[in-house]
Amino acid sequence: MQTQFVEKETLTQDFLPLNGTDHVEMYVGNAKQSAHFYKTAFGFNTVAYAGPETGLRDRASYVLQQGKIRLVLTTPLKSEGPVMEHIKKHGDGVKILALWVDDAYKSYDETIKRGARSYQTPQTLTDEFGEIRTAGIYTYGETVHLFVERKNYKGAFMPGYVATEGGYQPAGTGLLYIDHCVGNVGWNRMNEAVKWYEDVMGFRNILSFDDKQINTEYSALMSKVMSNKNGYVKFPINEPAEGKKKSQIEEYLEFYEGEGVQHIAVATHDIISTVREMKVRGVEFLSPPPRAYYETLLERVGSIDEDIAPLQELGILVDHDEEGYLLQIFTKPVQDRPTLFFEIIQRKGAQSFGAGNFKALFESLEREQELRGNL
Ligand code: TYF
Ligand code: FE
Repeated sequence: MQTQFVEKETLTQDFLPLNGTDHVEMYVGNAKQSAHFYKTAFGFNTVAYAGPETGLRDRASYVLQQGKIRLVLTTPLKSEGPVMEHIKKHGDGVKILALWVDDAYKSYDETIKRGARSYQTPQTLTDEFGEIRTAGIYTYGETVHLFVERKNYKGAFMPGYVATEGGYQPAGTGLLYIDHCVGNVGWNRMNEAVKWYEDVMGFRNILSFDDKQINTEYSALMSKVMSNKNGYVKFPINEPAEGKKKSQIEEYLEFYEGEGVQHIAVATHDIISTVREMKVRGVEFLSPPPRAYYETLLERVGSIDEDIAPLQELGILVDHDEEGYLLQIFTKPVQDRPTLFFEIIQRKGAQSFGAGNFKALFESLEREQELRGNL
């Protein structure tokens, strides 16, 4: 399968320097129970909380952490309000992809100047642990990028949240950091979204896959990977394409009732032990590819450090590029709507996204789609 790399441009001044992903905030129907799921099954711990006990009247938020990954789960306490409206339309899903910056006010000004739509004007939050500045803009659908400036803040998360001590804190599963977050956009919307990331955020399109490359017997999609200047933040964008049957992206758009985050890829240094542990704890993964996939694996990717047997047993996929190889696997959707799912990824040099696995992966996705009656 062909992969198109875009030549690296000479370094120019970055008007939106990013240090990485600060956190991902999901709006969910029951944050208390979702928190239990992400702790028990994924191995997150609770680090902070905000809700009625801390003076909030309309919502409760749990801040979970594992490695550098922060996941905020927010639920509404009343029938009215933006959080409930979001859940009513989309079900559980990602509302905020927060980016860690050194200057939230400047990030806001620079992106607004370039055409971003405002979600939240810059504000400074203070408590006894220091100061945090935030500002937010809309990206695709109702999804938001929140700029978070946390220079020397010493608190658990942000002013307004209290640190959580003790209680149920299960062992981790080896998840380290967010590798990339993927968005699904509507028909013919990909190039608009790509241009938005280029113009408004100063991102570059580093990889592109068209529907000739990404298709199975049944369905197709197109994908372009956007990266910020230093490569710490990567946002692939998918768009459905016309095939014999319904694209997995179409199924998402139908059930999410709009554009939104499709998957969050989290990195591990030991995918075999991470996936084994997550399975024991009840995380459901897509079914493994046919046996032939593993029989021809070494011919396809060259020699790898791992034994084939555990990869096959767990259904872990392997792909390579000119820089090395990567191992990856995908969970089933993590809520009843077939929308958000997670990817577990271990990079061994490769900086690509597993194009060589697209066929096997999409056939596995389609088996699930068919069971739901949506293919
Ligand atoms: O992020 C990626 O590009 C890979 C592959 O619907 C992928 O994880 C692409 C599209 C998709 C599922 C996975
Ligand atoms: Fe991915």
